[in-house]
Amino acid sequence: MASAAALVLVTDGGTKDATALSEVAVDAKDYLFSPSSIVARPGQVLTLVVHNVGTTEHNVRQDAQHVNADLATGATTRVRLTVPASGRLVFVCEDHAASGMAGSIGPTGTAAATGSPSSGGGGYGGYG
Ligand SMILES: [Cu+2]
Repeated sequence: MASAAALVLVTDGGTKDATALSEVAVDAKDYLFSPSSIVARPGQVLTLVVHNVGTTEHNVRQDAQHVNADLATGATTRVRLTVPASGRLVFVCEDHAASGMAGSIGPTGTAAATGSPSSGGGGYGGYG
């Protein structure tokens, strides 16, 4: 079964504003991506530098953009993704997507059910 799930559960690993960046560091943990919500502009090209800080193998997969990289414990991989013209781009760890190990990239206000909106908050707050 190689077809992508229609519904992707995302475990909240925090938010990172990458609108002014070309690279963003992402930790692959047991079992979530941190940050799991990356803010970026439509059409923006972003390199995710994904470091496996967990105790098991992880993976970064985005079928539409032909990304599928395995990550041994302690390993780092770089994957280049282009933010779509509309909506958010969802990526997963193919090993643990069913556990919510996924993330999304895109503008704010179009979140694909990623955690709770920061109503009453004062900006992004800086995770970590
Ligand atoms: Cu994983």
